Amino acid sequence: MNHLRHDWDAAEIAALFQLPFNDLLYQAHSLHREHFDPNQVQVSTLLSIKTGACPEDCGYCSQSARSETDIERERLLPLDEVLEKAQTAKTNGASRFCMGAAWRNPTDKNLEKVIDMIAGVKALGMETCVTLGMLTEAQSERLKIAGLDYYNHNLDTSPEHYGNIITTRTYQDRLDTLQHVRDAGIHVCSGGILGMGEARADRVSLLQQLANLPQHPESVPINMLVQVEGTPLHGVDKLEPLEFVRTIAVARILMPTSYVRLSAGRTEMSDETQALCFFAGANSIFYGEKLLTTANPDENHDQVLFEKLGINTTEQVPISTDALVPA
Ligand code: SAM
Ligand code: DTB
Ligand code: SF4
Repeated sequence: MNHLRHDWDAAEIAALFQLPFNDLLYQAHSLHREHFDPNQVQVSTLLSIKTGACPEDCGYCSQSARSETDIERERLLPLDEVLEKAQTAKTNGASRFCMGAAWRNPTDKNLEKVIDMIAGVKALGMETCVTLGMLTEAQSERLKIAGLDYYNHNLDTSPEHYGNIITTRTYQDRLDTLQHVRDAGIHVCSGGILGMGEARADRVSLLQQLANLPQHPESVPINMLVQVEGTPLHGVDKLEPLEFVRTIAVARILMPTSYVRLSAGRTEMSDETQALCFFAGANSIFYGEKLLTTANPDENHDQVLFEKLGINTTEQVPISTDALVPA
Protein backbone atom coordinates (compact mmCIF):
# COMPACT_ATOMS: atom_id res chain seq x y z
CA MET A 1 0.00 0.00 0.00
CA ASN A 2 1.46 3.31 -1.01
CA HIS A 3 0.77 5.23 2.21
CA LEU A 4 3.18 2.97 4.07
CA ARG A 5 6.56 4.58 4.73
CA HIS A 6 9.95 2.94 4.35
CA ASP A 7 12.11 6.01 4.96
CA TRP A 8 11.99 6.52 8.71
CA ASP A 9 15.00 8.22 10.22
CA ALA A 10 16.18 7.44 13.73
CA ALA A 11 15.37 10.89 15.10
CA GLU A 12 11.71 10.62 14.06
CA ILE A 13 11.40 7.22 15.72
CA ALA A 14 13.18 8.43 18.86
CA ALA A 15 10.71 11.33 19.01
CA LEU A 16 7.82 8.83 19.04
CA PHE A 17 9.44 6.97 21.94
CA GLN A 18 9.75 10.28 23.81
CA LEU A 19 6.07 11.23 23.53
CA PRO A 20 4.08 11.31 26.75
CA PHE A 21 2.79 7.75 27.26
CA ASN A 22 -0.87 8.68 26.71
CA ASP A 23 -0.12 10.58 23.51
CA LEU A 24 1.92 7.67 22.17
CA LEU A 25 -0.75 5.09 23.00
CA TYR A 26 -3.54 7.27 21.62
CA GLN A 27 -1.69 7.66 18.31
CA ALA A 28 -0.85 3.95 18.09
CA HIS A 29 -4.33 2.82 19.05
CA SER A 30 -6.02 5.21 16.60
CA LEU A 31 -3.91 3.85 13.77
CA HIS A 32 -4.57 0.31 14.94
CA ARG A 33 -8.34 0.92 14.67
CA GLU A 34 -7.98 2.25 11.14
CA HIS A 35 -6.48 -1.02 9.96
CA PHE A 36 -7.69 -3.75 12.30
CA ASP A 37 -10.56 -4.82 14.48
CA PRO A 38 -9.20 -3.69 17.88
CA ASN A 39 -10.83 -6.64 19.66
CA GLN A 40 -9.41 -9.35 17.45
CA VAL A 41 -6.15 -11.20 18.17
CA GLN A 42 -4.52 -13.77 15.90
CA VAL A 43 -3.32 -16.93 17.61
CA SER A 44 -0.36 -19.10 16.64
CA THR A 45 1.00 -22.20 18.36
CA LEU A 46 4.68 -23.11 18.37
CA LEU A 47 6.40 -26.47 18.24
CA SER A 48 10.12 -27.18 18.39
CA ILE A 49 10.62 -29.86 15.72
CA LYS A 50 14.37 -30.13 16.36
CA THR A 51 15.67 -29.09 19.74
CA GLY A 52 19.15 -28.22 21.02
CA ALA A 53 22.79 -28.66 19.97
CA CYS A 54 22.70 -25.62 17.67
CA PRO A 55 26.12 -24.52 16.37
CA GLU A 56 25.22 -20.81 16.63
CA ASP A 57 26.17 -18.69 19.64
CA CYS A 58 23.05 -16.52 20.13
CA GLY A 59 23.54 -15.24 23.69
CA TYR A 60 19.86 -15.50 24.64
CA CYS A 61 19.24 -19.03 23.44
CA SER A 62 18.81 -22.18 25.49
CA GLN A 63 19.49 -24.27 22.39
CA SER A 64 22.98 -23.05 21.53
CA ALA A 65 25.53 -25.83 22.01
CA ARG A 66 27.64 -23.18 23.75
CA SER A 67 25.06 -22.48 26.44
CA GLU A 68 25.31 -24.44 29.65
CA THR A 69 21.65 -25.36 29.76
CA ASP A 70 20.12 -28.74 30.43
CA ILE A 71 18.18 -28.91 27.16
CA GLU A 72 18.03 -32.48 25.84
CA ARG A 73 19.26 -32.72 22.29
CA GLU A 74 16.55 -34.16 20.05
CA ARG A 75 16.48 -35.42 16.48
CA LEU A 76 13.98 -34.04 13.99
CA LEU A 77 10.56 -35.12 15.26
CA PRO A 78 8.67 -37.76 13.27
CA LEU A 79 5.86 -36.53 11.01
CA ASP A 80 3.03 -38.24 12.90
CA GLU A 81 4.07 -36.62 16.19
CA VAL A 82 4.15 -33.17 14.57
CA LEU A 83 0.70 -33.64 13.02
CA GLU A 84 -0.74 -34.83 16.31
CA LYS A 85 0.53 -31.63 17.99
CA ALA A 86 -0.85 -29.51 15.14
CA GLN A 87 -4.27 -31.15 15.45
CA THR A 88 -4.31 -30.40 19.19
CA ALA A 89 -3.32 -26.79 18.52
CA LYS A 90 -6.14 -26.50 16.00
CA THR A 91 -8.67 -28.00 18.40
CA ASN A 92 -7.52 -25.47 21.00
CA GLY A 93 -8.19 -22.61 18.59
CA ALA A 94 -4.86 -21.79 16.92
CA SER A 95 -5.13 -20.60 13.31
CA ARG A 96 -1.41 -20.92 12.55
CA PHE A 97 1.11 -23.63 13.44
CA CYS A 98 4.76 -22.52 13.67
CA MET A 99 7.55 -25.09 13.60
CA GLY A 100 11.05 -24.15 14.78
CA ALA A 101 14.35 -25.99 14.36
CA ALA A 102 17.66 -25.32 16.13
CA TRP A 103 19.70 -25.15 12.96
CA ARG A 104 22.12 -22.60 11.52
CA ASN A 105 20.43 -23.50 8.22
CA PRO A 106 18.53 -26.54 6.95
CA THR A 107 20.24 -29.14 4.74
CA ASP A 108 18.30 -29.89 1.56
CA LYS A 109 17.52 -33.36 2.94
CA ASN A 110 16.07 -31.94 6.16
CA LEU A 111 14.17 -29.33 4.19
CA GLU A 112 12.28 -32.11 2.38
CA LYS A 113 11.28 -33.62 5.72
CA VAL A 114 10.01 -30.23 6.91
CA ILE A 115 8.09 -29.88 3.64
CA ASP A 116 6.19 -33.08 4.45
CA MET A 117 5.26 -31.49 7.78
CA ILE A 118 4.10 -28.30 6.05
CA ALA A 119 1.90 -30.32 3.69
CA GLY A 120 0.41 -32.27 6.60
CA VAL A 121 -0.34 -29.16 8.66
CA LYS A 122 -1.90 -27.39 5.68
CA ALA A 123 -4.10 -30.43 5.09
CA LEU A 124 -5.50 -29.85 8.60
CA GLY A 125 -6.65 -26.43 7.40
CA MET A 126 -4.10 -24.39 9.34
CA GLU A 127 -1.71 -21.68 8.19
CA THR A 128 1.92 -22.77 8.31
CA CYS A 129 5.05 -21.00 9.51
CA VAL A 130 8.56 -22.35 9.92
CA THR A 131 11.79 -20.96 11.36
CA LEU A 132 14.81 -22.99 10.31
CA GLY A 133 17.69 -20.49 10.25
CA MET A 134 19.33 -19.08 7.13
CA LEU A 135 17.85 -19.97 3.72
CA THR A 136 19.27 -19.81 0.21
CA GLU A 137 17.25 -18.45 -2.70
CA ALA A 138 16.64 -21.99 -3.98
CA GLN A 139 15.46 -23.25 -0.58
CA SER A 140 13.06 -20.31 -0.26
CA GLU A 141 11.60 -21.11 -3.67
CA ARG A 142 11.26 -24.76 -2.70
CA LEU A 143 9.32 -23.76 0.42
CA LYS A 144 7.07 -21.46 -1.60
CA ILE A 145 6.24 -24.27 -4.03
CA ALA A 146 5.49 -26.50 -1.02
CA GLY A 147 2.83 -23.96 0.00
CA LEU A 148 4.50 -22.44 3.08
CA ASP A 149 2.58 -19.36 4.27
CA TYR A 150 5.13 -17.63 6.60
CA TYR A 151 8.86 -17.79 7.30
CA ASN A 152 10.07 -16.47 10.66
CA HIS A 153 13.57 -15.02 10.79
CA ASN A 154 14.23 -12.30 13.34
CA LEU A 155 16.68 -9.43 13.14
CA ASP A 156 16.76 -9.83 16.94
CA THR A 157 18.26 -6.42 17.81
CA SER A 158 19.85 -3.32 16.30
CA PRO A 159 22.87 -3.62 13.98
CA GLU A 160 24.82 -1.69 16.64
CA HIS A 161 24.05 -4.09 19.53
CA TYR A 162 24.09 -7.24 17.41
CA GLY A 163 27.78 -8.09 17.88
CA ASN A 164 27.28 -8.23 21.66
CA ILE A 165 24.69 -10.99 21.22
CA ILE A 166 25.73 -13.16 18.24
CA THR A 167 29.06 -13.65 16.50
CA THR A 168 28.50 -16.72 14.32
CA ARG A 169 26.37 -15.01 11.66
CA THR A 170 26.13 -11.41 10.55
CA TYR A 171 23.29 -8.94 10.43
CA GLN A 172 23.66 -8.92 6.66
CA ASP A 173 23.17 -12.74 6.62
CA ARG A 174 19.79 -12.14 8.27
CA LEU A 175 18.82 -9.41 5.83
CA ASP A 176 19.83 -11.69 2.94
CA THR A 177 17.59 -14.52 4.21
CA LEU A 178 14.68 -12.09 4.58
CA GLN A 179 15.23 -10.94 1.00
CA HIS A 180 15.26 -14.53 -0.29
CA VAL A 181 12.01 -15.28 1.52
CA ARG A 182 10.41 -12.07 0.22
CA ASP A 183 11.58 -12.70 -3.34
CA ALA A 184 10.12 -16.21 -3.23
CA GLY A 185 6.71 -14.72 -2.36
CA ILE A 186 6.44 -16.15 1.16
CA HIS A 187 4.99 -13.91 3.89
CA VAL A 188 7.73 -12.55 6.13
CA CYS A 189 7.64 -12.81 9.93
CA SER A 190 10.48 -10.82 11.45
CA GLY A 191 11.01 -8.96 14.70
CA GLY A 192 13.31 -9.00 17.67
CA ILE A 193 13.93 -9.41 21.37
CA LEU A 194 13.86 -6.66 23.99
CA GLY A 195 15.55 -6.76 27.38
CA MET A 196 18.94 -7.95 26.13
CA GLY A 197 20.82 -5.06 27.77
CA GLU A 198 20.18 -2.79 24.78
CA ALA A 199 19.64 0.96 25.02
CA ARG A 200 16.51 2.72 23.79
CA ALA A 201 18.58 3.81 20.77
CA ASP A 202 18.89 0.10 19.89
CA ARG A 203 15.13 -0.40 20.09
CA VAL A 204 14.78 2.63 17.81
CA SER A 205 17.33 1.18 15.41
CA LEU A 206 15.76 -2.32 15.36
CA LEU A 207 12.35 -0.88 14.50
CA GLN A 208 13.94 1.38 11.89
CA GLN A 209 15.52 -1.66 10.22
CA LEU A 210 12.20 -3.52 10.15
CA ALA A 211 10.11 -0.56 8.95
CA ASN A 212 12.61 0.43 6.26
CA LEU A 213 12.71 -3.01 4.62
CA PRO A 214 11.45 -2.73 1.03
CA GLN A 215 8.17 -4.24 2.29
CA HIS A 216 7.10 -4.38 5.93
CA PRO A 217 7.08 -7.90 7.40
CA GLU A 218 3.47 -9.13 7.49
CA SER A 219 4.13 -10.29 11.04
CA VAL A 220 6.42 -8.59 13.58
CA PRO A 221 7.11 -10.63 16.73
CA ILE A 222 8.29 -8.53 19.66
CA ASN A 223 9.78 -10.88 22.25
CA MET A 224 10.70 -10.00 25.82
CA LEU A 225 13.87 -11.93 26.62
CA VAL A 226 13.13 -15.14 28.51
CA GLN A 227 16.19 -15.37 30.72
CA VAL A 228 17.43 -18.95 30.69
CA GLU A 229 19.96 -20.11 33.26
CA GLY A 230 23.25 -21.13 31.64
CA THR A 231 22.93 -18.64 28.74
CA PRO A 232 25.24 -15.60 28.57
CA LEU A 233 22.28 -13.20 28.92
CA HIS A 234 20.96 -14.77 32.10
CA GLY A 235 20.92 -12.10 34.82
CA VAL A 236 20.96 -9.09 32.48
CA ASP A 237 18.96 -6.06 33.76
CA LYS A 238 15.27 -6.49 33.03
CA LEU A 239 13.41 -4.07 30.81
CA GLU A 240 10.74 -1.91 32.38
CA PRO A 241 7.30 -3.16 31.25
CA LEU A 242 6.15 0.33 30.19
CA GLU A 243 9.16 0.61 27.87
CA PHE A 244 8.09 -2.71 26.33
CA VAL A 245 4.60 -1.26 25.77
CA ARG A 246 6.12 1.86 24.21
CA THR A 247 8.07 -0.32 21.78
CA ILE A 248 4.89 -2.15 20.74
CA ALA A 249 3.18 1.22 20.18
CA VAL A 250 6.03 2.52 18.03
CA ALA A 251 6.08 -0.72 16.01
CA ARG A 252 2.33 -0.26 15.37
CA ILE A 253 2.86 3.34 14.20
CA LEU A 254 5.77 2.47 11.88
CA MET A 255 4.15 -0.66 10.42
CA PRO A 256 0.41 0.09 10.62
CA THR A 257 -0.83 -2.87 8.56
CA SER A 258 1.45 -5.57 10.01
CA TYR A 259 0.43 -8.01 12.70
CA VAL A 260 2.49 -7.12 15.79
CA ARG A 261 2.96 -10.21 17.93
CA LEU A 262 3.29 -10.05 21.69
CA SER A 263 5.63 -13.05 21.67
CA ALA A 264 7.97 -14.65 24.23
CA GLY A 265 8.03 -13.38 27.80
CA ARG A 266 4.30 -13.30 28.58
CA THR A 267 4.61 -15.64 31.58
CA GLU A 268 6.43 -12.90 33.45
CA MET A 269 4.09 -10.15 32.28
CA SER A 270 1.09 -9.02 34.29
CA ASP A 271 -2.35 -9.13 32.71
CA GLU A 272 -2.32 -5.33 32.91
CA THR A 273 0.89 -5.05 30.89
CA GLN A 274 -0.49 -7.43 28.28
CA ALA A 275 -3.75 -5.43 28.13
CA LEU A 276 -1.73 -2.27 27.50
CA CYS A 277 0.20 -4.07 24.73
CA PHE A 278 -3.11 -5.00 23.04
CA PHE A 279 -4.27 -1.40 23.36
CA ALA A 280 -0.95 -0.19 21.92
CA GLY A 281 -1.47 -2.33 18.82
CA ALA A 282 -0.35 -5.89 19.52
CA ASN A 283 -2.80 -8.20 17.73
CA SER A 284 -1.19 -11.60 17.74
CA ILE A 285 0.15 -13.99 20.39
CA PHE A 286 1.64 -17.45 20.82
CA TYR A 287 -0.97 -19.62 22.48
CA GLY A 288 -0.28 -22.96 24.16
CA GLU A 289 1.63 -23.82 27.27
CA LYS A 290 5.06 -24.04 25.65
CA LEU A 291 7.04 -21.80 23.31
CA LEU A 292 10.02 -23.72 21.91
CA THR A 293 11.83 -24.79 25.07
CA THR A 294 10.39 -22.41 27.69
CA ALA A 295 7.00 -21.90 29.29
CA ASN A 296 4.12 -19.80 27.95
CA PRO A 297 1.00 -18.88 29.98
CA ASP A 298 -1.36 -21.83 30.26
CA GLU A 299 -4.31 -21.83 27.88
CA ASN A 300 -6.85 -21.37 30.62
CA HIS A 301 -5.18 -18.20 31.84
CA ASP A 302 -5.19 -16.76 28.31
CA GLN A 303 -8.83 -17.64 27.79
CA VAL A 304 -9.76 -15.87 31.02
CA LEU A 305 -7.69 -12.84 30.05
CA PHE A 306 -9.29 -12.66 26.61
CA GLU A 307 -12.73 -12.97 28.16
CA LYS A 308 -11.98 -10.16 30.63
CA LEU A 309 -10.77 -7.93 27.80
CA GLY A 310 -13.55 -8.91 25.37
CA ILE A 311 -10.98 -10.11 22.87
CA ASN A 312 -11.90 -12.56 20.13
CA THR A 313 -9.38 -14.74 18.38
CA THR A 314 -9.31 -15.12 14.60
CA GLU A 315 -10.33 -18.74 15.09
CA GLN A 316 -12.56 -18.93 18.12
CA VAL A 317 -10.75 -20.24 21.21
CA PRO A 318 -13.26 -22.40 23.11
CA ILE A 319 -13.97 -20.55 26.33
CA SER A 320 -14.64 -22.71 29.37
CA THR A 321 -16.94 -20.39 31.28
CA ASP A 322 -16.46 -22.16 34.61
CA ALA A 323 -12.84 -21.01 34.57
CA LEU A 324 -13.85 -17.37 34.51
CA VAL A 325 -12.97 -15.15 37.40
CA PRO A 326 -15.85 -12.79 38.26
CA ALA A 327 -15.21 -9.19 37.19
N1 SAM B 1 17.45 -21.47 14.73
C1 SAM B 1 16.61 -20.61 14.00
C2 SAM B 1 17.07 -19.17 14.03
O1 SAM B 1 17.64 -18.73 15.02
O2 SAM B 1 16.85 -18.49 13.04
C3 SAM B 1 15.15 -20.69 14.39
C4 SAM B 1 14.74 -20.83 15.86
S1 SAM B 1 15.15 -19.47 16.93
C5 SAM B 1 14.88 -20.18 18.52
C6 SAM B 1 13.86 -18.29 16.66
C7 SAM B 1 13.87 -17.00 17.43
O3 SAM B 1 13.44 -17.20 18.76
C8 SAM B 1 15.21 -16.28 17.60
O4 SAM B 1 15.59 -15.55 16.49
C9 SAM B 1 14.88 -15.35 18.77
O5 SAM B 1 14.43 -14.09 18.29
C10 SAM B 1 13.78 -16.07 19.53
N2 SAM B 1 14.28 -16.52 20.85
C11 SAM B 1 15.10 -17.56 21.10
N3 SAM B 1 15.38 -17.67 22.41
C12 SAM B 1 14.70 -16.67 23.03
C13 SAM B 1 14.59 -16.26 24.40
N4 SAM B 1 15.24 -16.89 25.38
N5 SAM B 1 13.81 -15.20 24.68
C14 SAM B 1 13.15 -14.56 23.69
N6 SAM B 1 13.22 -14.89 22.38
C15 SAM B 1 13.99 -15.93 22.04
C1 DTB C 1 9.74 -15.58 17.76
O1 DTB C 1 9.97 -14.39 17.47
N1 DTB C 1 9.58 -16.04 18.98
C2 DTB C 1 9.39 -17.48 18.97
C3 DTB C 1 9.32 -17.80 17.47
N2 DTB C 1 9.64 -16.55 16.86
C4 DTB C 1 10.06 -18.93 16.91
C5 DTB C 1 10.41 -18.21 19.76
C6 DTB C 1 10.46 -17.80 21.20
C7 DTB C 1 11.42 -18.69 21.90
C8 DTB C 1 11.47 -18.42 23.35
C9 DTB C 1 12.48 -19.25 24.05
C10 DTB C 1 12.24 -20.72 24.01
O2 DTB C 1 11.12 -21.20 24.27
O3 DTB C 1 13.21 -21.46 23.81
FE1 SF4 D 1 20.47 -21.70 17.17
FE2 SF4 D 1 18.33 -20.25 16.55
FE3 SF4 D 1 19.06 -20.61 19.13
FE4 SF4 D 1 20.53 -19.07 17.56
S1 SF4 D 1 18.39 -18.71 18.15
S2 SF4 D 1 21.31 -20.66 18.96
S3 SF4 D 1 20.36 -20.13 15.61
S4 SF4 D 1 18.35 -22.18 17.74
